Amino acid sequence: MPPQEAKTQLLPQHKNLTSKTFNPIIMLILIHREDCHYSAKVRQFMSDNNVSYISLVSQKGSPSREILRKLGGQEQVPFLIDTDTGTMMYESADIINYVGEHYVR
Ligand SMILES: N[C@@H](CCC(=O)N[C@@H](CS)C(=O)NCC(=O)O)C(=O)O
Repeated sequence: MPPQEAKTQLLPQHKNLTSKTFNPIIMLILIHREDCHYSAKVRQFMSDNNVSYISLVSQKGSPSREILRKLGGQEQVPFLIDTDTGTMMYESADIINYVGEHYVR
């Protein structure tokens, strides 16, 4: 089924739900590393608050790391991309504050 059809069938069923309670499209991308304590803090926050996200692991030489360098200018993780607003940020505390403010009820 083409994406547009899927969207028009899905949305009317959920018209009473706000973007904070339901979102048919995952809008958050987290670039992180398994061995990084700061990344773990963000992942734990997402999990505790049932926030969905696309996970890109930034291994040395990986496409994710290349994306990270191109978008943010550094290889530091964690790095959040909100594809809905174009917001991008480093810093675990800032990411947690941002997600808490925009995606947690
Ligand atoms: N203050 C930052 C620290 C993040 C940080 O130090 N990340 C490390 C990995 S745990 C990193 O990406 N270092 C740079 C690198 O590995 O290229 C935060 O809270 O997110």
